[in-house]
Amino acid sequence: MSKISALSFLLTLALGLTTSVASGRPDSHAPIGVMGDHTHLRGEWMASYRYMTMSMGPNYSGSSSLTPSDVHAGFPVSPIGMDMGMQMVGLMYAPSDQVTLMGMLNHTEISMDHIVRNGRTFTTRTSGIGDTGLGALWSIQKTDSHQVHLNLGITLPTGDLDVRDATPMGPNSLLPYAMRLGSGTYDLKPGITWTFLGEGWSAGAQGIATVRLNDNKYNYTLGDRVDLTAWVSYSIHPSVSISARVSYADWQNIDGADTRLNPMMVPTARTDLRSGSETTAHLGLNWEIPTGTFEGHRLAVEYGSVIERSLTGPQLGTDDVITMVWQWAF
Ligand SMILES: [Cu+2]
Repeated sequence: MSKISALSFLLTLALGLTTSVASGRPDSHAPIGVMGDHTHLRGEWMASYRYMTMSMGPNYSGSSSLTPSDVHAGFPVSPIGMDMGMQMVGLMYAPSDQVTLMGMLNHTEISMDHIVRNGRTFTTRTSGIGDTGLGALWSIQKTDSHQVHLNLGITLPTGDLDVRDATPMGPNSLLPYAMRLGSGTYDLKPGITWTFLGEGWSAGAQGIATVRLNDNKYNYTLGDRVDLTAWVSYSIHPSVSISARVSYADWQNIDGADTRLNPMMVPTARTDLRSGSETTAHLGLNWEIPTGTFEGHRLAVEYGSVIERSLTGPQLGTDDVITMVWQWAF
């Protein structure tokens, strides 16, 4: 290759990358199930509303599914399935090009179906404000095509631990760990995110740990957790991108115990039947509204299905997760 053609090749490449990054791109944000994936420029704000549903069931031990009668061999009550719906409002603000601040409030609804040895079924429900998230994204490398930033997050214990509902044990029974709206502890969430913007496609990866900093007021601590994910997105239209993503989560057992619960009754009251790992495959769609009244608005959806799991059981396994988000940058 001659010097001139090498130079013009580099110039075209540089221009191509600059244009692709400078213009609004639907895939400049990760698939919507990834949080803390993008930073903002100095002075920018972004508001978001997120709705996430998760359905769980059946029970597993290791990677094998269990029937309720398998669970009844060890416990009078077996959970059958659980549904969770979470609404979250978030705000992002960048005081500088290097630092983006984030705040998140959520409202969570949980319902769990159970079957007793005698065949009777019952459902417990809880809802309310969950743990509040605060965070900062610290950009440590930024070029036209690559960005690496640190995720520095903390959650505040605003979610209720004293959740109660009617069970065969009584009309106002204390509900076990999985039905509770928060961890009760200050949780540190350190992580790192890498994103790449190519010509017509993008990719990224993120790792986040959840480290519980103290014992909660009922003398237990939820297990620490690691979340890893990687994705690719393709632009199928100037304002629409589709994505494929894989995520892996690994979490530990509960340390200590809420002694008000009876661990003989139901597996969800056992602190040593909590740990596990799951791998989930996700498909997503991002739509960035390019012009007009709703310029700067984005709508995105992602569906994830668990493809591999290993749970200390009996424990309910996650089946699928749906995330829908509206974002407005201003
Ligand atoms: Cu944002």
